[in-house]
Amino acid sequence: MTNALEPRPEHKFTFGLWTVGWQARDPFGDATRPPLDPVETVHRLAGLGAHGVTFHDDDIAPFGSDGTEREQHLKRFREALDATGMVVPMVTTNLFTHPMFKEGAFTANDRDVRRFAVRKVMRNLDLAAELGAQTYVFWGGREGSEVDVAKDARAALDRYREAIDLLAAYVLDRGYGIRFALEPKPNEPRGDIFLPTVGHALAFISTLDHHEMVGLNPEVGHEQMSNLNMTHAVSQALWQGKLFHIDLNGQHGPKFDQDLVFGHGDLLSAFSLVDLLEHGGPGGGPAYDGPRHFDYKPLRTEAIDGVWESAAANMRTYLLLKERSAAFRADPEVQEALAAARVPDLAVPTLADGESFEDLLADDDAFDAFDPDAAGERSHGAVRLDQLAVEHLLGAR
Ligand code: GLT
Ligand code: MN
Ligand code: MN
Repeated sequence: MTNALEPRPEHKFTFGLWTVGWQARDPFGDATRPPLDPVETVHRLAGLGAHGVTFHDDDIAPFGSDGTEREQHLKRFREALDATGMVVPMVTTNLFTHPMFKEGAFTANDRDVRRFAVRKVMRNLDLAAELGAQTYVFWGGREGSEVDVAKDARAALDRYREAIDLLAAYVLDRGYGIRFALEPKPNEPRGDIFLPTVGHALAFISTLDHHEMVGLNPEVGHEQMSNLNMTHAVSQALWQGKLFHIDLNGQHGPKFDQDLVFGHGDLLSAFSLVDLLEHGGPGGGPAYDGPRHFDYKPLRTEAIDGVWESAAANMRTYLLLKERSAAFRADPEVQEALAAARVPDLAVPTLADGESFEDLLADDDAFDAFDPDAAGERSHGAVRLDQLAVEHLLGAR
Protein backbone atom coordinates (compact mmCIF):
# COMPACT_ATOMS: atom_id res chain seq x y z
CA MET A 1 0.00 0.00 0.00
CA THR A 2 1.29 3.45 -0.83
CA ASN A 3 1.70 5.89 2.00
CA ALA A 4 -0.54 8.93 1.35
CA LEU A 5 1.98 11.16 3.11
CA GLU A 6 4.90 10.14 0.93
CA PRO A 7 5.50 12.64 -1.89
CA ARG A 8 5.40 11.07 -5.33
CA PRO A 9 5.77 12.56 -8.83
CA GLU A 10 2.00 12.26 -9.47
CA HIS A 11 1.45 14.85 -6.73
CA LYS A 12 3.15 17.32 -9.11
CA PHE A 13 5.33 18.98 -6.46
CA THR A 14 7.84 21.36 -8.02
CA PHE A 15 10.50 23.73 -6.65
CA GLY A 16 12.35 26.72 -8.05
CA LEU A 17 16.10 26.14 -8.26
CA TRP A 18 16.38 29.52 -6.49
CA THR A 19 14.44 28.27 -3.44
CA VAL A 20 16.65 25.51 -2.03
CA GLY A 21 19.53 27.27 -3.78
CA TRP A 22 19.08 30.50 -1.81
CA GLN A 23 22.36 31.16 -0.01
CA ALA A 24 20.53 33.21 2.63
CA ARG A 25 22.14 36.54 1.84
CA ASP A 26 19.89 39.29 3.24
CA PRO A 27 20.13 43.10 3.40
CA PHE A 28 21.92 42.83 6.76
CA GLY A 29 24.05 39.74 6.45
CA ASP A 30 26.22 37.62 4.22
CA ALA A 31 25.39 34.21 2.83
CA THR A 32 25.16 31.50 5.46
CA ARG A 33 25.25 28.62 2.99
CA PRO A 34 27.46 27.61 0.05
CA PRO A 35 26.11 27.68 -3.52
CA LEU A 36 24.15 24.61 -4.62
CA ASP A 37 24.85 22.95 -7.95
CA PRO A 38 21.55 22.75 -9.91
CA VAL A 39 22.50 19.19 -10.87
CA GLU A 40 22.64 18.19 -7.20
CA THR A 41 19.35 20.00 -6.57
CA VAL A 42 17.62 18.00 -9.31
CA HIS A 43 18.90 14.72 -7.86
CA ARG A 44 18.10 15.61 -4.24
CA LEU A 45 14.57 16.83 -5.01
CA ALA A 46 13.89 13.76 -7.16
CA GLY A 47 15.03 11.62 -4.23
CA LEU A 48 12.51 13.41 -1.99
CA GLY A 49 9.66 12.62 -4.39
CA ALA A 50 9.33 15.89 -6.33
CA HIS A 51 8.00 15.98 -9.87
CA GLY A 52 10.07 18.78 -11.30
CA VAL A 53 12.04 22.00 -11.03
CA THR A 54 11.63 25.52 -12.36
CA PHE A 55 14.27 28.19 -12.92
CA HIS A 56 15.24 31.67 -14.02
CA ASP A 57 17.60 31.87 -17.01
CA ASP A 58 20.42 33.00 -14.70
CA ASP A 59 19.88 30.09 -12.24
CA ILE A 60 21.23 27.70 -14.88
CA ALA A 61 23.95 29.76 -16.56
CA PRO A 62 25.18 32.83 -14.63
CA PHE A 63 24.41 36.21 -16.23
CA GLY A 64 27.06 37.04 -18.80
CA SER A 65 27.97 33.43 -19.65
CA ASP A 66 29.03 33.16 -23.30
CA GLY A 67 27.31 30.75 -25.70
CA THR A 68 29.72 27.88 -25.04
CA GLU A 69 29.55 28.23 -21.25
CA ARG A 70 25.77 28.41 -21.37
CA GLU A 71 25.61 25.25 -23.48
CA GLN A 72 27.87 23.42 -21.00
CA HIS A 73 25.63 24.35 -18.06
CA LEU A 74 22.54 23.34 -20.00
CA LYS A 75 24.05 20.01 -21.00
CA ARG A 76 24.69 19.03 -17.37
CA PHE A 77 21.22 20.19 -16.38
CA ARG A 78 19.53 18.22 -19.18
CA GLU A 79 21.50 15.12 -18.17
CA ALA A 80 20.25 15.47 -14.58
CA LEU A 81 16.66 15.74 -15.84
CA ASP A 82 17.10 12.68 -18.04
CA ALA A 83 18.71 10.67 -15.23
CA THR A 84 15.95 11.45 -12.73
CA GLY A 85 12.83 11.84 -14.88
CA MET A 86 12.28 15.29 -13.38
CA VAL A 87 10.34 17.72 -15.60
CA VAL A 88 10.41 21.51 -16.09
CA PRO A 89 6.76 22.66 -16.21
CA MET A 90 7.55 26.34 -15.68
CA VAL A 91 10.38 28.71 -16.53
CA THR A 92 10.88 32.41 -15.76
CA THR A 93 13.35 35.25 -16.32
CA ASN A 94 15.59 37.10 -13.95
CA LEU A 95 14.76 40.75 -14.67
CA PHE A 96 15.72 41.97 -11.21
CA THR A 97 19.28 41.07 -10.05
CA HIS A 98 21.55 42.94 -12.45
CA PRO A 99 21.97 46.66 -11.60
CA MET A 100 20.71 47.60 -15.08
CA PHE A 101 17.22 46.63 -13.87
CA LYS A 102 17.31 48.81 -10.76
CA GLU A 103 14.79 51.27 -12.24
CA GLY A 104 12.62 48.62 -13.95
CA ALA A 105 12.76 46.12 -16.81
CA PHE A 106 9.66 46.21 -19.08
CA THR A 107 8.71 49.49 -17.42
CA ALA A 108 12.14 51.09 -17.09
CA ASN A 109 12.24 54.75 -18.08
CA ASP A 110 15.32 53.81 -20.13
CA ARG A 111 14.10 52.38 -23.45
CA ASP A 112 17.34 50.48 -24.06
CA VAL A 113 16.86 48.57 -20.80
CA ARG A 114 13.29 47.71 -21.89
CA ARG A 115 14.52 46.38 -25.24
CA PHE A 116 17.22 44.30 -23.53
CA ALA A 117 14.66 42.90 -21.04
CA VAL A 118 12.36 41.74 -23.82
CA ARG A 119 15.27 40.11 -25.66
CA LYS A 120 16.37 38.34 -22.45
CA VAL A 121 12.88 36.84 -22.15
CA MET A 122 12.78 35.82 -25.83
CA ARG A 123 16.03 33.89 -25.50
CA ASN A 124 14.77 32.07 -22.45
CA LEU A 125 11.38 31.34 -24.03
CA ASP A 126 13.25 29.37 -26.69
CA LEU A 127 14.82 27.27 -23.92
CA ALA A 128 11.51 26.92 -22.05
CA ALA A 129 9.87 25.54 -25.18
CA GLU A 130 12.75 23.16 -25.81
CA LEU A 131 12.44 21.78 -22.28
CA GLY A 132 8.68 21.30 -22.66
CA ALA A 133 7.53 23.98 -20.19
CA GLN A 134 3.81 24.79 -20.38
CA THR A 135 3.95 27.98 -18.32
CA TYR A 136 6.16 31.05 -18.34
CA VAL A 137 6.01 33.22 -15.22
CA PHE A 138 6.41 36.99 -15.12
CA TRP A 139 7.24 38.35 -11.69
CA GLY A 140 7.86 42.06 -12.10
CA GLY A 141 9.86 42.63 -8.94
CA ARG A 142 11.55 45.76 -10.28
CA GLU A 143 8.50 47.10 -12.13
CA GLY A 144 7.50 49.91 -9.81
CA SER A 145 8.90 52.90 -7.99
CA GLU A 146 9.78 54.46 -4.67
CA VAL A 147 9.01 58.01 -5.81
CA ASP A 148 5.61 58.68 -7.39
CA VAL A 149 6.75 61.62 -9.51
CA ALA A 150 9.72 59.65 -10.88
CA LYS A 151 7.45 57.23 -12.74
CA ASP A 152 4.47 57.81 -15.02
CA ALA A 153 2.37 54.86 -13.88
CA ARG A 154 0.03 55.02 -16.88
CA ALA A 155 2.92 55.01 -19.34
CA ALA A 156 4.45 52.15 -17.33
CA LEU A 157 1.28 50.10 -17.76
CA ASP A 158 1.35 50.86 -21.51
CA ARG A 159 4.92 49.56 -21.67
CA TYR A 160 4.09 46.52 -19.48
CA ARG A 161 1.24 45.66 -21.83
CA GLU A 162 3.42 46.27 -24.88
CA ALA A 163 6.03 43.81 -23.55
CA ILE A 164 3.51 41.08 -22.73
CA ASP A 165 1.67 41.58 -26.04
CA LEU A 166 4.82 41.30 -28.10
CA LEU A 167 6.11 38.27 -26.16
CA ALA A 168 2.73 36.55 -26.58
CA ALA A 169 2.90 37.25 -30.31
CA TYR A 170 6.40 35.72 -30.33
CA VAL A 171 5.21 32.53 -28.60
CA LEU A 172 2.27 32.20 -30.97
CA ASP A 173 4.45 32.82 -34.04
CA ARG A 174 6.96 30.18 -32.92
CA GLY A 175 4.20 27.70 -32.04
CA TYR A 176 5.58 27.15 -28.53
CA GLY A 177 2.23 26.37 -26.89
CA ILE A 178 3.34 28.18 -23.72
CA ARG A 179 0.95 30.19 -21.53
CA PHE A 180 1.98 33.20 -19.45
CA ALA A 181 1.31 33.58 -15.73
CA LEU A 182 1.69 36.99 -14.06
CA GLU A 183 2.79 36.92 -10.42
CA PRO A 184 1.50 39.82 -8.30
CA LYS A 185 3.38 41.27 -5.34
CA PRO A 186 2.67 44.57 -3.56
CA ASN A 187 6.25 45.67 -2.70
CA GLU A 188 9.81 44.41 -2.17
CA PRO A 189 12.21 44.93 -3.76
CA ARG A 190 10.50 48.09 -5.12
CA GLY A 191 8.72 50.41 -2.70
CA ASP A 192 5.55 49.82 -4.73
CA ILE A 193 5.26 47.25 -7.49
CA PHE A 194 2.86 47.47 -10.47
CA LEU A 195 0.15 44.77 -10.58
CA PRO A 196 0.33 44.46 -6.77
CA THR A 197 -2.50 41.96 -6.25
CA VAL A 198 -4.40 39.23 -8.06
CA GLY A 199 -7.23 41.70 -8.66
CA HIS A 200 -4.98 44.28 -10.32
CA ALA A 201 -3.41 41.60 -12.52
CA LEU A 202 -6.80 40.23 -13.62
CA ALA A 203 -7.91 43.70 -14.66
CA PHE A 204 -4.63 44.25 -16.57
CA ILE A 205 -4.95 40.89 -18.37
CA SER A 206 -8.36 41.86 -19.74
CA THR A 207 -6.65 44.65 -21.76
CA LEU A 208 -4.11 42.36 -23.51
CA ASP A 209 -4.10 41.38 -27.20
CA HIS A 210 -3.85 37.70 -26.31
CA HIS A 211 -5.60 37.73 -22.94
CA GLU A 212 -6.66 34.11 -23.39
CA MET A 213 -3.06 32.91 -23.03
CA VAL A 214 -2.27 35.05 -19.98
CA GLY A 215 -3.28 34.03 -16.47
CA LEU A 216 -1.93 34.16 -12.95
CA ASN A 217 0.69 32.72 -10.67
CA PRO A 218 -0.57 33.86 -7.25
CA GLU A 219 1.78 33.45 -4.29
CA VAL A 220 0.42 32.82 -0.78
CA GLY A 221 2.74 35.28 0.95
CA HIS A 222 2.33 38.02 -1.63
CA GLU A 223 -1.45 38.30 -1.16
CA GLN A 224 -0.98 38.09 2.60
CA MET A 225 1.63 40.88 2.53
CA SER A 226 -1.28 43.02 1.25
CA ASN A 227 -3.42 41.69 4.12
CA LEU A 228 -5.63 39.94 1.55
CA ASN A 229 -7.26 36.51 1.61
CA MET A 230 -5.27 34.06 -0.56
CA THR A 231 -8.12 31.55 -0.74
CA HIS A 232 -10.44 34.25 -2.06
CA ALA A 233 -7.78 35.44 -4.53
CA VAL A 234 -7.30 31.90 -5.86
CA SER A 235 -11.06 31.39 -5.96
CA GLN A 236 -11.47 34.43 -8.19
CA ALA A 237 -8.57 33.35 -10.40
CA LEU A 238 -10.23 29.94 -10.78
CA TRP A 239 -13.62 31.54 -11.36
CA GLN A 240 -12.15 33.53 -14.25
CA GLY A 241 -10.28 30.50 -15.65
CA LYS A 242 -6.96 32.18 -14.83
CA LEU A 243 -5.23 29.95 -12.29
CA PHE A 244 -2.37 28.91 -14.58
CA HIS A 245 0.19 28.20 -11.83
CA ILE A 246 0.58 28.71 -8.07
CA ASP A 247 3.40 29.62 -5.66
CA LEU A 248 2.92 27.96 -2.27
CA ASN A 249 4.67 29.23 0.84
CA GLY A 250 3.99 30.72 4.27
CA GLN A 251 3.73 34.26 5.63
CA HIS A 252 2.81 35.84 8.98
CA GLY A 253 0.68 38.76 7.84
CA PRO A 254 1.79 42.10 6.39
CA LYS A 255 5.55 42.44 6.77
CA PHE A 256 8.59 41.68 4.58
CA ASP A 257 8.25 38.72 2.19
CA GLN A 258 9.00 35.79 4.47
CA ASP A 259 8.77 32.94 1.93
CA LEU A 260 8.31 30.43 4.77
CA VAL A 261 7.63 26.74 4.29
CA PHE A 262 4.05 26.16 3.10
CA GLY A 263 1.77 26.00 6.16
CA HIS A 264 4.36 27.59 8.45
CA GLY A 265 2.49 30.91 8.35
CA ASP A 266 -1.31 31.19 8.44
CA LEU A 267 -2.19 27.50 8.85
CA LEU A 268 -5.99 27.85 8.64
CA SER A 269 -5.61 29.75 5.39
CA ALA A 270 -3.27 27.02 4.10
CA PHE A 271 -5.96 24.48 5.02
CA SER A 272 -8.72 26.31 3.14
CA LEU A 273 -6.38 26.78 0.16
CA VAL A 274 -5.56 23.06 -0.07
CA ASP A 275 -9.23 22.27 0.51
CA LEU A 276 -10.08 24.54 -2.44
CA LEU A 277 -7.37 23.15 -4.75
CA GLU A 278 -8.05 19.50 -3.89
CA HIS A 279 -11.79 19.46 -3.26
CA GLY A 280 -13.21 22.64 -4.74
CA GLY A 281 -13.72 21.24 -8.22
CA PRO A 282 -16.64 19.47 -9.89
CA GLY A 283 -18.07 16.65 -7.77
CA GLY A 284 -15.74 17.53 -4.88
CA GLY A 285 -12.60 16.72 -6.90
CA PRO A 286 -9.58 18.95 -7.59
CA ALA A 287 -10.21 22.49 -8.79
CA TYR A 288 -6.68 22.80 -10.20
CA ASP A 289 -4.49 20.15 -11.83
CA GLY A 290 -1.25 22.05 -12.40
CA PRO A 291 2.02 21.91 -10.47
CA ARG A 292 2.00 22.49 -6.73
CA HIS A 293 4.99 24.80 -6.88
CA PHE A 294 6.86 25.76 -3.71
CA ASP A 295 8.44 29.20 -3.78
CA TYR A 296 9.98 29.45 -0.33
CA LYS A 297 13.31 30.22 1.25
CA PRO A 298 14.92 27.81 3.72
CA LEU A 299 15.46 29.84 6.91
CA ARG A 300 18.77 31.67 7.10
CA THR A 301 19.43 29.94 10.43
CA GLU A 302 19.66 26.54 8.74
CA ALA A 303 22.64 24.81 7.18
CA ILE A 304 22.33 22.48 4.20
CA ASP A 305 20.61 19.72 6.20
CA GLY A 306 17.86 22.24 6.99
CA VAL A 307 17.52 23.01 3.28
CA TRP A 308 16.51 19.44 2.42
CA GLU A 309 14.49 19.13 5.61
CA SER A 310 12.48 22.23 4.66
CA ALA A 311 11.99 21.02 1.07
CA ALA A 312 10.51 17.78 2.43
CA ALA A 313 8.44 19.78 4.97
CA ASN A 314 6.67 21.71 2.18
CA MET A 315 5.51 18.51 0.51
CA ARG A 316 4.62 16.69 3.72
CA THR A 317 2.63 19.67 5.01
CA TYR A 318 0.72 19.87 1.73
CA LEU A 319 -0.10 16.16 1.88
CA LEU A 320 -1.11 16.40 5.55
CA LEU A 321 -3.44 19.30 4.72
CA LYS A 322 -4.83 17.33 1.78
CA GLU A 323 -5.54 14.41 4.08
CA ARG A 324 -7.09 16.67 6.76
CA SER A 325 -9.26 18.33 4.12
CA ALA A 326 -10.48 14.94 2.84
CA ALA A 327 -11.35 13.92 6.42
CA PHE A 328 -13.16 17.25 6.94
CA ARG A 329 -15.23 16.78 3.77
CA ALA A 330 -16.08 13.15 4.64
CA ASP A 331 -17.17 13.88 8.23
CA PRO A 332 -21.00 13.56 8.51
CA GLU A 333 -21.07 16.25 11.17
CA VAL A 334 -19.26 18.65 8.84
CA GLN A 335 -21.74 17.86 6.07
CA GLU A 336 -24.60 18.51 8.47
CA ALA A 337 -22.97 21.75 9.68
CA LEU A 338 -22.42 22.91 6.08
CA ALA A 339 -26.10 22.27 5.31
CA ALA A 340 -27.18 24.03 8.53
CA ALA A 341 -25.03 27.04 7.54
CA ARG A 342 -26.70 26.88 4.09
CA VAL A 343 -23.31 26.82 2.39
CA PRO A 344 -24.55 24.63 -0.52
CA ASP A 345 -27.55 26.96 -1.01
CA LEU A 346 -25.30 29.68 -2.41
CA ALA A 347 -24.99 27.59 -5.58
CA VAL A 348 -28.71 28.08 -6.21
CA PRO A 349 -29.34 31.10 -8.48
CA THR A 350 -31.20 33.98 -6.88
CA LEU A 351 -33.87 33.97 -9.56
CA ALA A 352 -35.63 30.70 -10.46
CA ASP A 353 -35.17 29.24 -13.92
CA GLY A 354 -36.97 31.56 -16.35
CA GLU A 355 -37.97 34.04 -13.63
CA SER A 356 -37.71 37.69 -14.66
CA PHE A 357 -37.32 40.83 -12.57
CA GLU A 358 -41.04 41.43 -13.22
CA ASP A 359 -41.75 38.05 -11.60
CA LEU A 360 -39.49 39.03 -8.69
CA LEU A 361 -41.38 42.32 -8.33
CA ALA A 362 -44.65 40.37 -8.29
CA ASP A 363 -43.42 37.95 -5.61
CA ASP A 364 -44.90 39.08 -2.31
CA ASP A 365 -42.80 36.64 -0.29
CA ALA A 366 -39.62 38.24 -1.62
CA PHE A 367 -40.31 41.64 -0.12
CA ASP A 368 -43.57 42.70 1.56
CA ALA A 369 -44.13 39.40 3.32
CA PHE A 370 -40.44 38.82 4.00
CA ASP A 371 -39.47 39.09 7.65
CA PRO A 372 -36.15 41.02 7.74
CA ASP A 373 -35.95 40.89 11.54
CA ALA A 374 -36.21 37.11 11.61
CA ALA A 375 -33.43 36.93 8.97
CA GLY A 376 -31.35 39.36 11.00
CA GLU A 377 -31.71 37.29 14.16
CA ARG A 378 -30.65 33.99 12.63
CA SER A 379 -27.33 32.39 13.57
CA HIS A 380 -25.30 31.27 10.56
CA GLY A 381 -23.25 28.43 11.99
CA ALA A 382 -19.86 29.78 10.89
CA VAL A 383 -18.20 29.33 14.28
CA ARG A 384 -19.21 25.68 14.37
CA LEU A 385 -17.66 25.17 10.91
CA ASP A 386 -14.48 26.98 11.90
CA GLN A 387 -14.12 24.82 15.01
CA LEU A 388 -14.73 21.65 13.00
CA ALA A 389 -11.99 22.74 10.60
CA VAL A 390 -9.64 23.46 13.53
CA GLU A 391 -10.40 20.08 15.11
CA HIS A 392 -9.67 18.25 11.87
CA LEU A 393 -6.53 20.31 11.44
CA LEU A 394 -5.36 19.39 14.93
CA GLY A 395 -6.17 15.71 14.39
CA ALA A 396 -8.85 15.81 17.10
CA ARG A 397 -11.43 14.22 14.80
C1 GLT B 1 11.76 35.79 -6.66
C2 GLT B 1 10.38 36.14 -6.18
C3 GLT B 1 9.40 35.07 -6.40
C4 GLT B 1 9.14 34.81 -7.84
C5 GLT B 1 10.31 34.28 -8.56
C6 GLT B 1 10.04 34.29 -10.03
S1 GLT B 1 11.81 34.94 -8.13
O1 GLT B 1 12.43 35.01 -5.73
O2 GLT B 1 10.46 36.46 -4.77
O3 GLT B 1 8.18 35.29 -5.74
O4 GLT B 1 8.16 33.80 -7.94
O5 GLT B 1 10.74 35.25 -10.72
MN1 MN C 1 7.66 35.66 -2.06
MN1 MN D 1 6.91 33.55 -6.22
